[in-house]
Amino acid sequence: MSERVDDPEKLEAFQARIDRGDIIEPRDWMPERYRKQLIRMMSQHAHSEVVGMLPEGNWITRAPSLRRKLILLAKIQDEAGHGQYIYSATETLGVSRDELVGQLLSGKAKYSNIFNYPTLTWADIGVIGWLVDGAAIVNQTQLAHTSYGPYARAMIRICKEENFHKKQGYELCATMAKGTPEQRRMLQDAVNRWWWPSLMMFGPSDKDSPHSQELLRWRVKRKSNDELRQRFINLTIPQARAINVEIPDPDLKYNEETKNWEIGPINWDEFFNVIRGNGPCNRERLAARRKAHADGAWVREAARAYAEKRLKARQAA
Ligand code: FAQ
Repeated sequence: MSERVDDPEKLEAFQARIDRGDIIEPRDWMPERYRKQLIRMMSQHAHSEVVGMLPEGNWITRAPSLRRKLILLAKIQDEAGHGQYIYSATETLGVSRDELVGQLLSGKAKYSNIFNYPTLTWADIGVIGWLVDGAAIVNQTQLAHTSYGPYARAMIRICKEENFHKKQGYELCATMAKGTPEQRRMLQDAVNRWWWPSLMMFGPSDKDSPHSQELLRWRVKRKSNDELRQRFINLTIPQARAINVEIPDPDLKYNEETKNWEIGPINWDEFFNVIRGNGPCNRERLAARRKAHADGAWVREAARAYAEKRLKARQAA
């Protein structure tokens, strides 16, 4: 493996393929570091989709109407599907799903900071759709053009579904914004809690992002963390204004020259604390995933037994 990494001619040819916009497929030669970076990033993404079901799952039994419950169920099932697509795409890099899931359950692998915050009221469900899925779309739209084929293809379908997620969330927020004073208060409180963690989803600022340069050079990422964060902010402020929701940032201002909304400082200490495992819900989320994995042992065992039985029958025929 290390021989492949160090072969300068192969590396140069690989970079040339990347630079002319080729899509890299699983059987193509790739630097070991490219493979490792993709496994890291894609598996974190897959884990995020799966852990991301937990904060919303908390509200299925308390949805205020059948319509809202059906929408929420469909959305959460979509997230499970996204996890499956991305795990499958990651497996094409020569790593087993067991290994990836093991890394999540042992606490070795990261998943998105955002899913370590609690969902305290029904308004949180709308705000997650609007802001969290909204941020995910901005990030994932560029990833649909990433250089690794299986990841790019998974992203195309995922982005379509995320659009539905965002729309249902914004529609829920708009409905609450037109509701009673108590509903408006709940909505504003939810935005106050989710706004800053949503901005942190794009990762540390460019100067503090150790992986960005390499990932941009290989066209794994197409835009930097700060560029994407700015795009999300510019898209979201007018949406907040349209439903009379305040953005909890006293420093927020529009720059006529750059046409950007400028924000106050992000609390990066909070971000690093959360991704190190010390956020409000990290322990709860991992405990829930470990329990789900243990509870599902019989399903995996049955599936394995069934596959073995079919294989034997085929061999005997
Ligand atoms: N959370 O050098 P960078 C969703 C870590 S899906 C936790 O900038 P990179 C759908 C990073 O891993 C949301 N950790 O790293 C949904 C690295 O640590 P490491 C997930 C983070 O890779 C909606 C260190 O900080 N989406 O929401 C985060 O260049 C609703 C240095 O960072 C994806 O995963 C973070 N936010 O850029 C589901 C998209 N940011 O690994 C349910 C794919 C950074 O060295 C309900 N991933 N870190 O130990 C990406 O685009 C990139 O990996 C970034 C980070 C942008 C997340």
